Amino acid sequence: MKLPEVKKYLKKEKLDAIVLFNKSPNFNYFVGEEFEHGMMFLTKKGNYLFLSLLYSPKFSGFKVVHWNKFKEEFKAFARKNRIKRAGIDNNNLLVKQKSFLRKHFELADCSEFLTDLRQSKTEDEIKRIKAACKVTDKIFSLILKNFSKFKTEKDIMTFIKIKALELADGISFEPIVASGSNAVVAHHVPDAKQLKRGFMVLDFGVKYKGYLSDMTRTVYIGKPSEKEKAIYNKVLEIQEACIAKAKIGLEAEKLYKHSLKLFGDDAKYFIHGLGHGIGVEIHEKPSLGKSKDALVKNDVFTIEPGYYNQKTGIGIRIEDDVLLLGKKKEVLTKSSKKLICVKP
Ligand SMILES: [Mn+2]
Repeated sequence: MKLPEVKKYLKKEKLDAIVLFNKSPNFNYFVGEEFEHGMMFLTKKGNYLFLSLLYSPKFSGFKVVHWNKFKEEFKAFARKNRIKRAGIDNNNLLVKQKSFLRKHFELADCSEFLTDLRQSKTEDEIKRIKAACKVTDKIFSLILKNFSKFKTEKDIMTFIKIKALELADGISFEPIVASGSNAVVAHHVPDAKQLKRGFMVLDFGVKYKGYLSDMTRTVYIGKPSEKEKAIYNKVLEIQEACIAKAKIGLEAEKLYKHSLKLFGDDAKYFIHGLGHGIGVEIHEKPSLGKSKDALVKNDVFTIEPGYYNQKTGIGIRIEDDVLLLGKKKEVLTKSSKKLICVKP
């Protein structure tokens, strides 16, 4: 994806190549599929995957170069393609990988270019994220439909994982299922105890063709008090107000600060950022917290205010994935946000 932009960048920065190691999320990004093996070279003339004989993938726009004796053939490859100045992804590089590259090339960090490149999504990327969101909505509806079968948070987590594999390419991160007072821990790990009464936070997403979704809904097990309903509706109103305020060019931090203002005295219970970009990674640019990032066209990010009160044991979070088109925007996760109460 966006390989022509890379060529322009190489020219501008006088680089011979961008060199990426496996495990860099940019691997998936550029080949357009889930693949994280070997090394990737993006040069002005062509794009290469430098691989052991164990792999022989076919990606359009990429040539596979197999090595048998790594050291010799790596040197020969670099010489043949005249790679002297190489751009690296400093954010996704092991110390030993960097010191290896340093022995062979003059290095320049291009991690910022790569993060920026991925912020605005292409049509194809948007399609994939939308598909991931659709499956996420489906799984949420299936959780509600099957609720009487679940005894523990772990039961629900397992259900999410199975459905994510059946309906998509698996989960996008370890699902959070937090019932009762567990919900005050924003990143609670699901346990095998009886589900507790009260609010229950369900935060999960799936992967579809390398692209991720991330949604949170908070339901209530039992019957909420008027006070509890009021807190829930406050979080919901803030979430919707922040979605409404999001627009191209707006500084992400301003939106975050706006949410704090709306929380008022309750801002002390909102302990994380307002949201984050999603794409091939679950957290990418922009960061809707303390950051210098601005919202751009075709940005996809989450809006997820939360309320975590240790004293009362109440935890609530509501999260949607939002696509910023020109003047319009689209909320990609469409599950109902009205407070849903389920039987204990
Ligand atoms: Mn999130």
